[in-house]
Amino acid sequence: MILIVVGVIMIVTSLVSTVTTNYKKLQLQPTTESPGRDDWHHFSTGSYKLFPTEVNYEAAKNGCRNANARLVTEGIRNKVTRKSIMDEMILPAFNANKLGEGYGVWIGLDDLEVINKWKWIDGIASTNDNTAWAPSEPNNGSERCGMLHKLLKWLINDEYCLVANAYVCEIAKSK
Ligand SMILES: [Ca+2]
Ligand SMILES: [Ca+2]
Repeated sequence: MILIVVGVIMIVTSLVSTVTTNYKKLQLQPTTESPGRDDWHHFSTGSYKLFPTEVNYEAAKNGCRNANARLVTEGIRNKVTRKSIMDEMILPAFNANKLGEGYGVWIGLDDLEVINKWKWIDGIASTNDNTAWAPSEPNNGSERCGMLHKLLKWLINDEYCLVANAYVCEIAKSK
């Protein structure tokens, strides 16, 4: 009798173990948390995507957030990535007339917290070293959002935040 009970316990234990193992295997299956991430460009600082639909600065920020990303910061501060973003993403879209009538592309830079105190939206203070302003920009106290301006050799311009522009999102490796 005892032997039968022990045997039953062993079988039950073995079954529970098998079920647990299979459940763990299921949990370890790769998830599909990044559908559509194939169309992102991968550079040394992270992954990038150009959204050509023209929207205001706040909507651009939200658009990136909805893509589990942020409006580009590090990729613009970093000269190598910035060149890649220009050469492989923005210029081809611009040359193919995919950017619409806007002045350019929003980036994650503004002085919305303190006027004239420019800050990247990942918290890094803007300096002359990390911010490639176009000559004589920023030039207007009412223009408080940063963008790459197509008529200013794609250098940075302060712009009215309600203007509609395309935008680039970033999933930084460092975040
Ligand atoms: Ca300004
Ligand atoms: Ca300006």
